[in-house]
Amino acid sequence: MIESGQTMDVLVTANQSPGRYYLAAQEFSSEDIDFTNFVHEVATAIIQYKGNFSLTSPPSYPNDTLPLYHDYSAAASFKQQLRSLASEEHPVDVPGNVTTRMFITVSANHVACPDDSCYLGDYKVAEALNNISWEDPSVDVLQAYCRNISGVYTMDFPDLPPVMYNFTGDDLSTSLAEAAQGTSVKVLNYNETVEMVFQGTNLLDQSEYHPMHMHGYGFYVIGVGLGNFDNETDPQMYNLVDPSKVNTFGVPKRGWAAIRFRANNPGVWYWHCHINRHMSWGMSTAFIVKNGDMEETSMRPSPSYLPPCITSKDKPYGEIDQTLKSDI
Ligand SMILES: [Cu+2]
Repeated sequence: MIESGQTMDVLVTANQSPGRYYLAAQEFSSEDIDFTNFVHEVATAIIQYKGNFSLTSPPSYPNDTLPLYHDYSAAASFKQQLRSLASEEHPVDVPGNVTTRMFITVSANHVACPDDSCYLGDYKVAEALNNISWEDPSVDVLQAYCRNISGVYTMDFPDLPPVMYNFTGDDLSTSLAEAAQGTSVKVLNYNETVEMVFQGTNLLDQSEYHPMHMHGYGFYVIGVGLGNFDNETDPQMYNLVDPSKVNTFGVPKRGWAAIRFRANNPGVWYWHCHINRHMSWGMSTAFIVKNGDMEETSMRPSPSYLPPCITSKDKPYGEIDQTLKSDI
């Protein structure tokens, strides 16, 4: 089970009887409606052992041993089994004492349509984290942070959604899906130990996998489950011994995923759903990780030749704001 933007190192132990074996892959869709209408073919290759062996029978074709392409609970249970080596050469260092806990809904939402020009009338479809749909700022957050430019972002990204409800239930009220729009970031002190629980929702009957990707950090995936996260019982099942360390991980459809990392890389780090349509609809935010006490634990100054990065809805990407250019 590998998702948009994800990379995975896999160790295969060739411990079967020498012969030929199928390697099979198929597409996966967690959406209830088959929007893409793609061909659900199985892609195959053959792994052949070295050495002398005689084939008594052809390898069995894997078509009927794979889960259905939309079997999202099979995908979730596969993900629950992922383990790292946790050996001397590949050690695991899961943060123990958590100093910052965040519980974040990942959901389809509505935001206001400013001029009623949207096909849904006075609102439009969006995606959000804790019901905040990210708005691209006119100046990038890194530059605004480093150069103290005010009015670009707010430091109030919440640790909890605005209301608690039966996140994965059916027939959820549309009013729960109303999202605010903003450039809201979370500020972390250097070396904080962060636990984030991502909760998938069924808002607007739009539940699907969301591969959450973080820049600047790898994180440990310590728990995955279906349904609503239970903060009493689910943490007891956390894997703190040999969890996989990744920079992208899919929050299961109608389920949750828990991660931990240590904020020891100061800077401004974007994180977002790696389904790019969701990212562009607002399923994004950023961490600002403050400097530590020493030079080695602080951001380096940007080099003098670094051009400013301007992203503005009013201007094409790459066009430089002349006032900022002369300032630099
Ligand atoms: Cu998504």
